[in-house]
Amino acid sequence: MRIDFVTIFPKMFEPLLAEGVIARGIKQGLLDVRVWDLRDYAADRHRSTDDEAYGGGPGMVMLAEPVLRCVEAIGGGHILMTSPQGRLFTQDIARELASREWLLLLCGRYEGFDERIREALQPDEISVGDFVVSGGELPAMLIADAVGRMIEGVVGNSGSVEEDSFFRGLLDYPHYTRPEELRGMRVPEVLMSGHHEKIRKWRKEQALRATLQKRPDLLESAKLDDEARAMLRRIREE
Ligand code: 9D3
Repeated sequence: MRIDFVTIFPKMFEPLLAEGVIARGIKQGLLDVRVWDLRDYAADRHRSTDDEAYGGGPGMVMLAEPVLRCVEAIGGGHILMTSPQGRLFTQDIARELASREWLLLLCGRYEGFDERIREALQPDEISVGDFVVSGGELPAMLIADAVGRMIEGVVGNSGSVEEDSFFRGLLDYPHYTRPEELRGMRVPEVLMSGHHEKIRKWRKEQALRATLQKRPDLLESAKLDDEARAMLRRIREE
């Protein structure tokens, strides 16, 4: 997969390319990532990428011309626009984007993009949550991380990407590692038993309990099998 970022802060992407899942994908030859400095596509000698809003008001607006020129230079890709007005990013969207050969991420700054950028490019507009950050760079990196790790081979243990189909859409069960006892706190006995069927059921029940307690909204859309529905009924009766 190829991923292109368009930004006025290319240096923000250095850590992304140096370490973590994206760096790993690049080293393996599974990801081709490029960062484009929008200033290089500015149309004036000041290398401007923003200007005052027509109609007045506070804040600056991203100029359309540099963005359109840069996108033309890149020459392809499914165009994503990071913006507070976008559809909310989810794992389903990450999966959908992972099936694309080439993504182009436009990182917004200032108050937003000149509307004609949307008109000209018809981008897939995405927000990463209902909170305010200062620009599209961190959201774009977050999207790339979530998408990149779904590419076959990028994450080492391929089982951990899609997981046991049962646990999809639920919160995690608790995890433990050495030592068996830590400051008086013991690892649940069942995990030390070697009884695989009991462990499987315990984890499933723990995942259901955690989800019911912390994110009951997730249970609406989670696909539960008969065993899980029975467990949930028992838990709710407690
Ligand atoms: C008062 C109007 N604000 C819009 C909600 C102004 C504004 C805030 C933050 C305009 C741009 C930004 C910069 N944020 C992003 O570009 C952004 C973002 C975000 O702030 N939250 C969640 N996802 C995203 S994706 C891009």
